[in-house]
Amino acid sequence: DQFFDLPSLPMTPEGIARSFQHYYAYTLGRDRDCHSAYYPYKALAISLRDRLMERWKCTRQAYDNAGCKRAYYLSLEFLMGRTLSNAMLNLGITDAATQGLYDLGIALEEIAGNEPDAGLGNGGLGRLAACFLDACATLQLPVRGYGLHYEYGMFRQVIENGNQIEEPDHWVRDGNPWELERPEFTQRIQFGGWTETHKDATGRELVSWVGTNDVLAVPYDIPIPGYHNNTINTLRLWKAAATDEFDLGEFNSGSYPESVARKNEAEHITMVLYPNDASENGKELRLRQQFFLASASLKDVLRDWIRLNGRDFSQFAARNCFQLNDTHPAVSVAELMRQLMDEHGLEWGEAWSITSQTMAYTNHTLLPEALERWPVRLFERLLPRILQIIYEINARFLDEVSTRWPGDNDRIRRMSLIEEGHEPQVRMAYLAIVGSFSVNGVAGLHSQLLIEGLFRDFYELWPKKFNNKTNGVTPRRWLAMCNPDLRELINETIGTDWVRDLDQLERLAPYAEDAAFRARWDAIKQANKRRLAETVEQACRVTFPVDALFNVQVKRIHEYKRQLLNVLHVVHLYNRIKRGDTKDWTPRCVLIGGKAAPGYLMAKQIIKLVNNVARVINGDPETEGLLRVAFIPDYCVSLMEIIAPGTDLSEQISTAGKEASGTGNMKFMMNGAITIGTLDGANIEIRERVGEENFFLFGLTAAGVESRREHYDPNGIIAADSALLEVMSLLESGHFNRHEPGIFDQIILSIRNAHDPWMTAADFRSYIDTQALVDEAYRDRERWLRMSILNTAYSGYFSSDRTISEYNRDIWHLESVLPRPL
Ligand code: DL6
Repeated sequence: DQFFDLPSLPMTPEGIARSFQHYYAYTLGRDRDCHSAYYPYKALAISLRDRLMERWKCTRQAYDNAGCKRAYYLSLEFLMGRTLSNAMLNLGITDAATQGLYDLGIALEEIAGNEPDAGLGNGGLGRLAACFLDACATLQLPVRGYGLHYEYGMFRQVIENGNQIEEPDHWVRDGNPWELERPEFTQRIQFGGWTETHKDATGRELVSWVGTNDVLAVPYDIPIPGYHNNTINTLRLWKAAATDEFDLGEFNSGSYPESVARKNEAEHITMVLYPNDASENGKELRLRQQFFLASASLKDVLRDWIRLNGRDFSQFAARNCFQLNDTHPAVSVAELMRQLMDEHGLEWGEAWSITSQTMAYTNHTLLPEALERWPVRLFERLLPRILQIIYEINARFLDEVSTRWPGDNDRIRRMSLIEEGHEPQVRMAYLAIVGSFSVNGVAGLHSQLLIEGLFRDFYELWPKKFNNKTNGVTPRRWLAMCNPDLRELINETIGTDWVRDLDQLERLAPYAEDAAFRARWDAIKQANKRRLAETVEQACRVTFPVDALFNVQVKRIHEYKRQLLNVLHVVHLYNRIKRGDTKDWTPRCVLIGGKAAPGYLMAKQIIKLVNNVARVINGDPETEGLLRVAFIPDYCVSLMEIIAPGTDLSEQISTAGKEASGTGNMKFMMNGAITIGTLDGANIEIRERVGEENFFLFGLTAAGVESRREHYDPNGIIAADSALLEVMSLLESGHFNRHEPGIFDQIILSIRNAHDPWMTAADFRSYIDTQALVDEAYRDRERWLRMSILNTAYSGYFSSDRTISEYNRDIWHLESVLPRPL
């Protein structure tokens, strides 16, 4: 005990400065000749990590001692972004660290920007996971994240001649000071091989999975600090490593190169994040990743259970819960069954009772192309034992269906976990539903559409399983950290409790009527716009004047998100300028950003179109002072931290019924941007909270979209609307691709296609009319500021603390555990 009895580390400016100097000079070995700003960042990161470390251990001990129920968030993606500023904020040492470094002649802002983003996710789904971890730690809930330690995260997007180029993101190249390798908890994961059946002494049939090619899963732990509460939870990321056998047999038998190649193959599993946000990729490596995560995480939890409780699993379900982040980790259902039966000797019935009471599944999309299916043949080869278990789950499940609906063979075919056909497939969403006690969507409309459509049969069978959990984002990163001036104004106005209890922001609402308060709000927004304008200038070489309306759409590029509709509006504004229709003009700066999946050609063409339109418009002297357009490359978490505070108007313009929730919409709202949006995803709830007069609504409803589909006639719409006709004519004339003939043909055809699933033309008129209302509102400065204040004031509901409290109330049922004070 004496050995572990260390004095607490000082949280003072002097204490932090001393640690910093020590790490800079001794651990990193740098001196005054080193001019790289990376090392000061790293020295500070290690100094903070030390201060997290002691709290981290206390939290672990508190959880063990409490013997409490725990939950595990299983996700192939955690889009963490940077850690440094967030860790300082949550530890409450931003001021001390700033002062400590200042005393050494170093400006904190200058070194914080040297941290690479941990981009281990594609977009909303991965960032949601990161916000959830922050909320769980802040609410002091014993929740651990499990994910993969990709060597390469989300690709870096470079724009060349208007086109997206992908560059690898080797984010851990210089090491990651925030992670702690825990080789002592390494797990062994099986792939391939075959199964053998035998009987034990009692005559019970046992199955062994043998002849496998095993891969090691080595855990790397990342600390997740709660806000001002000494709780530090854990995100455990698994990295693949070859087993020792690679070094022995084959190395010595002369096939050295082949053996090294096989070793590499094992390590490939966690080499790269798949960069597709909304389409399945059907690649074997992806299924390997999924099983690798599931198997390693479940083994880890069972190992921990046995450490604390022995081999009695009777209370396991009462004390553990796994939340599946989409279907990506859904193979966990079958893998938990396998581990409980084949490795821990439970009978099917006991194992099923445990599995189906511990798994909970969150769906994040209605898009059919994102619904994962895996060929049975691939499962057979890669995970033969898992396939057997899935068949057995299916057989028992279909018995239940046919007992409930005797003779309804069509229903049985529809609901089967196996989709029959020329290449039979395992339907992962159905596996997740059958194996879980809870199934939720991520916004009210989305959850409703799930039970009316995609999962209707399952809802009819088990209505109680289905529920909604509207997404949220963490107010620590997405307001307190990214918008420090606004944070200070809010603190001064309503106190500081809002950071942990975001509903308190409502107390700002009366200040919307206070002219002096509005002036301060305005000054902060202008300063944030200046910062954003500098970023745009640097990244795009486009000048955004700060008195213009900053109109932003940043998110993955996808047809359903309709960046194209935004571009049509921009071209419409350009047409108006060209024809001199600029009376009462509101100057606008339109910023678009986001990555396209590398194989998604249409999305890549949309990026090219944005860039070409921007080049023509910005280069036309007549647009000076009226309109600017830019595509910001490499949209990522740290960029959003600059973009959200500097935005006036947030574009949330997906085809109704297609965006499950959206979370960017919430970050913008929190930072006082006003939304122009369709009745889709969480937009609906945003509008309900802030009031219809503080939200710019346009477009068809989800039901309207569906009923309109049958007689959709985009060419008729275009012909009848002179503004749209003019926009289409300019696009079709090749005005934006003078030297690149035909490159936008596909885009133009898609708008004119009667089967355009995204119905861009249908919403154009309503969109541009609403944009005209935006222009008018923006010209009334005081009105706009009122709306802006009210958007922040009513954003409390969209805190991930609220979302996580609901997950906990309805699904996890965990108690908060307080670590002992330091
Ligand atoms: O729930 C987080 C986020 C939602 O806000 C977005 O609306 C939704 O598109 C996104 N879904 C995905 C789906 N990927 N898969 N599968 O990223 O989830």
